[in-house]
Amino acid sequence: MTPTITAFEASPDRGRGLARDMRVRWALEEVGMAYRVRLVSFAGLKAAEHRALNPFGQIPTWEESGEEPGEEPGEEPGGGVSLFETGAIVLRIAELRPGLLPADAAGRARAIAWMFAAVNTVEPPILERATAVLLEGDRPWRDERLALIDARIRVRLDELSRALGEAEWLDGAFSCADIMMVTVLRRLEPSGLLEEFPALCAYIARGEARPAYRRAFADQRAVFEASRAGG
Ligand code: GTB
Repeated sequence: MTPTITAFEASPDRGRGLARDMRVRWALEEVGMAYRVRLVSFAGLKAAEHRALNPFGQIPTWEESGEEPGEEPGEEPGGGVSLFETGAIVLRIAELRPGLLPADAAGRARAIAWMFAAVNTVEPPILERATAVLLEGDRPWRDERLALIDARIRVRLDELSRALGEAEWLDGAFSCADIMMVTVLRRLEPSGLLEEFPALCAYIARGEARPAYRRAFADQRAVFEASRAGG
């Protein structure tokens, strides 16, 4: 089974690996799973065909195409699944192939809890900040709002940094939880806030140094370069 994911045809992240297909690409590279990418325009995101895959009209999505020619039927468990939401997609990859979830049930449960923590506890104030900077930058209350959001982000980063402590990864070996958390934190790189938390900077750097991360980043960047070359 070779899944197809969707990504921006012309990513507003300008090849910095910040659009969320990066999480999915990274997970696929970690487990060595080949995949196809279908690029979608901004108009295409809101078309009925794409909304059938993601009701919110967003990337990335995930489609399992069934068996490849020459592949034994049922080689992968399940098959034919379509998904949206990066957490669900990354978890699906981790369940299809070994390497991203601990073998023991308790370890798996903890890794999944950390995935939820990444998107449900750490990411929300980071997204609020992106909204304040990108969409509300001209409002008179911008600076006041940004200061409040930054204070909330600092609390989360401090808590996360303490939880990580001296460890390399969130809970034992590298897992899909680290893919989610590192990509959530990277969105803060231009803010200067991360520098206040050296353990988190080192954690992100460890993630970015992984060969699978680098391949995913290069592939996402290549799409941006091609879109720029194409006008
Ligand atoms: N919760 C969903 C998930 O995790 O899958 C969120 C998906 C999502 O936000 N997708 C964005 C999207 O499709 C792209 S990644 N947006 C188009 C729309 O909503 O119409 C978010 C993103 C966009 C741009 C940058 N950037 O420029 O740096 C970074 C991240």
